[in-house]
Amino acid sequence: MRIGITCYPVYGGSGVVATELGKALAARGHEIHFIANSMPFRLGPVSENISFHEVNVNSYPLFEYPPYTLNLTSKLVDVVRYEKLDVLHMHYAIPHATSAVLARQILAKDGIHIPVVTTLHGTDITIVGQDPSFAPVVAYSINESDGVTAVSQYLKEETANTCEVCTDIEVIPNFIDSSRFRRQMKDHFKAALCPNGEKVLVHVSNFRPVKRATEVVQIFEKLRGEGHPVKLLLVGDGPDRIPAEHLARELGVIEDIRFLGKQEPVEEILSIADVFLMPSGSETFGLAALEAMACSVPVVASNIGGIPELIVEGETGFMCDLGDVDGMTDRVRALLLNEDLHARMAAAARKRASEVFDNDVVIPRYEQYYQRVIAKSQVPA
Ligand code: GMT
Repeated sequence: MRIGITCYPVYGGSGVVATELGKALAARGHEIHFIANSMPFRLGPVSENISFHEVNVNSYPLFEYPPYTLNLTSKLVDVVRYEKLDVLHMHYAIPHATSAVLARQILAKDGIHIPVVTTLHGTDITIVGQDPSFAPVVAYSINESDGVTAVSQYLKEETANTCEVCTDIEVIPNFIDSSRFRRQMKDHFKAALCPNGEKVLVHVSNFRPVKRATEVVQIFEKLRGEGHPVKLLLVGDGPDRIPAEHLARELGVIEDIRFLGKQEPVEEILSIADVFLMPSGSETFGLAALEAMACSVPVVASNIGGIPELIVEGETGFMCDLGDVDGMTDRVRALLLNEDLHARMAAAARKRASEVFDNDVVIPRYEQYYQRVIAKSQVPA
């Protein structure tokens, strides 16, 4: 198939999923065209079956706010027309699905039919989709898509409950390349960061308030206060990084925390982790937790959103009520002190990630879904 993929290229889990999906589909022989305002950050060197089409944003003096949605629409029209695409796959409802629906209408005038698949990721529904200044456009763009997928059952239900959506939504979970995301020998790295053999807690996020990064620091401070030899690695950057740093200073634990900023490849850092922390206030799937699990790292997370579809409580990790810092500290302590428990959970986390969420299991579901949508939306001759 010839597939066009649009995503936010530099920020957030939806861009990561779209990029990894395109790479995996290309490896399976499909022709992939990324259409975005810059090169997706996880794309790497463009390979045989992958092309990148940059959306140029005009800065005409009248445009106080350059109309990116329309620039994207025009680019989609061109790429569908000249690259003879079979399907457009938009990640994140707005403006991507909106542009694709408009592009489809423009192309139909010339007798070109292009089905549009939209994947809902999270904040497009849980935040943006509920903002009255976007809600009608979000609902319209979803309803007008030829196919819609959501990354968890939770998100599917949330979409039905909170948006004026009247279309079927297919749940296709996020996925992982478990041959890349696996525990690697990183003894030198571990020795450099933990010269006295300390255990390692890791948190990876974009440090938006929803990630509750300051709770990670609180959990860490409680464990340090009890005298446990631990270090904390904070990976990523965003608005709550400075508050997290301030808190760490105030609590006197900054010396044992490394703020690593945005890092790739994250699997190398996860390879020295003992526990992954995700105390998020909202998480439709929790891709960062899946990456940790694939690297044999048990996850301690809040029991919200799509997390219970990923973590098997007490088997591959632990879940606590939102904001239950004491509860999460208890679970981390148990994992640090009980080697058998840790080994069992680490192995179970890896097993679940590689058996249930591996590329080889999930990517064919997208292929089958595209085929169904293309067949369903075929115009009779
Ligand atoms: O939170 C992010 O990193 C960005 C956000 C988004 O909407 O782009 O991510 C969402 O999509 C990811 C990929 O499907 C999911 O793994 C995240 O759980 C989800 N984030 C939230 O729901 C807050």
